[in-house]
Amino acid sequence: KLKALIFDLDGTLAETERDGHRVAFNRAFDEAGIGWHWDGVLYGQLLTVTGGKERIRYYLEQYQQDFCPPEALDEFIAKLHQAKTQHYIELLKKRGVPLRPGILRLFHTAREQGLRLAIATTTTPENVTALLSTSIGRHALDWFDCIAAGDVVKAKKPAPDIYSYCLEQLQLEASECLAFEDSANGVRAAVEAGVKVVVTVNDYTRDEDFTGAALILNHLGEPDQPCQILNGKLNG
Ligand code: XBP
Ligand code: MG
Repeated sequence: KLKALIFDLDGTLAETERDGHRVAFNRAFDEAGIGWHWDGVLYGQLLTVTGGKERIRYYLEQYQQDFCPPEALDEFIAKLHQAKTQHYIELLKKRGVPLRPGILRLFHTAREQGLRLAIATTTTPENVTALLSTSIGRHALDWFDCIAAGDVVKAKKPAPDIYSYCLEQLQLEASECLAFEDSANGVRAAVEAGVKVVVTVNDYTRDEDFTGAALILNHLGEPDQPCQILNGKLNG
């Protein structure tokens, strides 16, 4: 029997990447005076690496081989990423990012029907709090029995660890949960943890390989914006 819904955050609850995280990374780079800039296309490629610190490290290795950090590399990345998180939270507070179609309705319906809610994301915990409180309100934090985020596990998605951690916290079996994801990395994580997964694609992820997903949709839909089933097109 279905007992809980587990949601990915970035790209699934809201389109936070292009005009949110990406902009925050660039502001942190400007502030550090290192002359890096991630445009929308490059960011799409970098998104295949989950986790902001991991993404910065990957970018350094692939695109900035000659860069000499002013301090130990781990420390440099951690500081840069901390600054990025501050910029991201400021951006959310100033502009906000709306929830994707159907998300709020699904939260309400699930709660009315006694389903538990959880989050399983690779982003930093402060960002989860900031997104939920700016897009819904602080009270929404209490709707989630588990917010599994960021460095709480060693291996980020596509590793299944964040889902396994979330199931442990909820004290539920994988078969009692349904996950919502927007990316191939997210689908792999859920599937490897044994959790059935529904995908809502976005511009960055629509051509990815969602093998193992139970259902692929454009979004969850609203009465004036019906959702479309994309399984056939994407999974052959
Ligand atoms: C998406 C990510 C995150 C964000 C940036 O996670 O990979 O790394 O792009 O956030 P998900 P941080 O879709 O699992 O929510 O910089 O805080 O890592
Ligand atoms: Mg995502």
